[in-house]
Amino acid sequence: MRLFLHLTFFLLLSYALVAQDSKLNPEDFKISGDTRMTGQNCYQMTNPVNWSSGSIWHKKPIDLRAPFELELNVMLGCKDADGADGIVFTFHPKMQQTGYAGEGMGFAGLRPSLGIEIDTWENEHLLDPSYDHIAILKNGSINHAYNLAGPNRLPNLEDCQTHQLKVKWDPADQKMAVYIDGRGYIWFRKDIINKIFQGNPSVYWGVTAATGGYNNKHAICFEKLDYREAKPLESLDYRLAQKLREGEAITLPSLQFDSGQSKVRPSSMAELDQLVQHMKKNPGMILDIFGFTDSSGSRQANQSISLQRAQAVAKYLEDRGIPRKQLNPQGYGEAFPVAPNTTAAGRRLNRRIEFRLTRPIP
Ligand SMILES: [Ca+2]
Ligand SMILES: [Ca+2]
Repeated sequence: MRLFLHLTFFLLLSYALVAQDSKLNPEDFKISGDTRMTGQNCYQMTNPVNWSSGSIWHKKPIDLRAPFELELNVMLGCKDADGADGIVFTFHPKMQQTGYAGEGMGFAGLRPSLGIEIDTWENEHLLDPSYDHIAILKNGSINHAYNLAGPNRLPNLEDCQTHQLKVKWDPADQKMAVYIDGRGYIWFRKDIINKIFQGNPSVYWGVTAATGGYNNKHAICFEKLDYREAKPLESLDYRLAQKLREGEAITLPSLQFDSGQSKVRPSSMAELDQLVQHMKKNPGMILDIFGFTDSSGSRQANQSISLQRAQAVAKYLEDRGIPRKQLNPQGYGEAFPVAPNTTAAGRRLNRRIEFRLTRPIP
């Protein structure tokens, strides 16, 4: 019993340690579009005019491996019959700008993503019901044919009142539940880390909103944010970091591509993220990203795929916050082999991306 009490106390204590302060620092948020701050913890998301849109993102990523509870008050305007469109509580691996306006509610097009929509406008071609509804969306798609859950009926929310929206995540059960004014309206169960975010547990969260051919004033106030921030990523292996400092070329062991493909694989992301951290500590330096292949296949095809891979890596780093002007992707095809192309082991070594940190040419 005593042990149990101690354990409970310890668990409560650790939970408190990760809880966020109820007074939020506006500096921690990134707002874009028409969204603006209106008071302590409060933001007007859209203006009550047609084709207004905006978003707010918290700058610190959330760790989806830990439970969280996020609570905000939502005001969706006063026009019921002709109010539009709605808001989406969104999770996304980039601190993204706003997605498409109108029926897109600032969420459409953000990919990969998870979104909790509160939609007050019926778009028949998206299979919207006529009433205000809630649904769980994924990957920037607002069509209910591709829902994770819903659309479920809500009472009219365009009633000039604020409504409490609470989102709870239980990673042990892989269950997310959403409550409005204390009542559960929707829930779903999914391995969102692997099935949506490709194994990445660290995502940003925010709220998007938009009006379209009709409008309403959408506003939110954050009430309670209890979650664990994703830990700072581990830094690059010290030997690799040392080589970069000395101007030498490095390769990342996990950075490999499927044959003929240029897509960055989820298994490469952790090391690329470490490279991002390294770049952030060296602002102003240029990162050469040189792609090479083995000698199988045509010279021309090799040149082209090596460039595509270098560009895909550059795009990944750019999406993680490294300015494009600091990235120099080039494709060299089968030139400059580091091993004979006569053995499988040699060819594997030749298929590579080399990174080198250089000073900008003045
Ligand atoms: Ca309504
Ligand atoms: Ca709609």
